[in-house]
Formats: sequence, C-alpha cells, structure tokens
Amino acid sequence: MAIRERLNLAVSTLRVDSLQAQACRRQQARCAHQPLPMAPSLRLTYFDFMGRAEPIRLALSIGGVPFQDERLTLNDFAALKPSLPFAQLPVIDVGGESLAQAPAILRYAGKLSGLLPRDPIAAMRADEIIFAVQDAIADFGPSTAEREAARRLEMRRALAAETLPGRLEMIERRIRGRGTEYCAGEEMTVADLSVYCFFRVMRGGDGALEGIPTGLVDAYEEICAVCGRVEAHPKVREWNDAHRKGE
Ligand SMILES: N[C@@H](CCC(=O)N[C@@H](CS)C(=O)NCC(=O)O)C(=O)O
Repeated sequence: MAIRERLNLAVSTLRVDSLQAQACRRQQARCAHQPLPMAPSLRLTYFDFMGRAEPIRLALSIGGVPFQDERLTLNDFAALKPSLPFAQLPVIDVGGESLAQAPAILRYAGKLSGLLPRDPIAAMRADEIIFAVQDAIADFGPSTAEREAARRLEMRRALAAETLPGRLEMIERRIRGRGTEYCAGEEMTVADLSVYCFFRVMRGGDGALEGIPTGLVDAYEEICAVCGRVEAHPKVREWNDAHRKGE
C-alpha cells in the first residue's frame, strides 16, 4: 500500500476511534444521571421474622418501592425449597425471575431506593459493612443447626464470649475510623439498615436468641449511635410501628 493510502487509512481509523470514544462518553454521561427504570413487580419471600430479610424490607419501604412482603410458614418453605435457586430464603421475584442471596437482594433494593451510593468507592464502603454483618450472621449457622441442646448452648456461649465481640469490635473501629454519621458516610445506606437489623435481632427482636445476652451489643457505642439514627428515620418508624412484634 502506498504511503499516502496508509496515512489516509490511519487518519480515518483515528476518526472512527474518536467518534466511538465520544459516543461512549455521551452514553456514560447519560447513564450516570439517568434514574433507574421503574422496577418490575417485586415479591420478597422469607419467613415471618426479621432475620436476613428485614434490611431489604426496610430499604424498599424507605424508597417507596412497592413490593409484596411474602412470609412463609416452615411447611410452605419445605414445599418450596426444592424450587429455590439455592434451596434457601430470602428470594426475590423480579418480574417473574427468582433471585437469591440476601446481600445481593439488599444491594438491589439499595439501588432501587437510592440507599446505595453510585460512587464505586462509596458503595464499596457500604458493601464492606454489609458483608461484615453477613459474616456475623453466618457465625450463628453451626449452633442453629446443632440439635443437642447442651452442645448448642455451649456453642452460643462461645459465640457471645469470643466470636461476636471480635466481629463487632472490628465494625465499631471501622465506623469510628471514618468519623461519619453513618457506617459508610454522611448519608444513610443499606449498610446502616443491615447493622441496625442485626442489632435488633441480637437484642431479641425476633425472640430471645438462646445463649446470647440481649445487652451484648450495647458496648458498641458507634454502632449503637448509627442504629439510633436509623431508628429515628420517619420511614423506619412508620415501618416498625406497623410490623414490630416482640420488642
Ligand atoms: N447465603 C444465603 C443464606 C440464606 C440462609 O441461610 N437462609 C436461611 C434462613 S435465614 C434458610 O433458608 N434456612 C433454611 C434452610 O437452609 O433449609 C443468603 O445470604 O441469602
């Protein structure tokens, strides 16, 4: 190919690249400012207690996102279990598609309700706390599955004396280090709902947790302060007034 032809080809390739880059930048700018499209109809399925579903319910409720709050009995669950994506609850039905894993559902609810920051680093600060809480929830798994009562109580005592204080202290230090009003910044996010609901469960909100003193969480001042701010939110109050049971 003659030099002139090669030059022409290089110039036109550059032009196409530059046009593509411009189109890409325009699209990115549009995406960054466009509100999320309306969510399809949502049905959140869980048991009739707070557990892993309450932060999701709260997020959707705060965001004014309509959803069906389906609460199953153990018998309903046994019948449904084989058809569930991971044989567990919660699941959310999004316009006919069933999706699972509580933190994924919570992040989705956060996006719909404006309670998950759009900035990736700010969102990761929130995610970090969400997953730290998930670790603490998962620590209950072995003792919950233990059928022998004395052994179960022993496991819960170890949880209350060692595992949980260790986990909660790390979350506490994280929040203190940030020096912000909420776990991940100055605005409430789904991370705060996650911590708040976990603390309510620890205080016996779903019924007493065998072997766990209800006052255990009171030692964590930063987390308690965040929980106080969440609880004072008018939409949270409204939800709690309509749904609170044993506390
Ligand atoms: N990694 C799952 C764990 C879900 C999970 O453990 N769900 C419990 C209720 S909190 C459950 O369905 N237990 C009944 C069973 O496993 O058969 C998530 O985050 O959603």
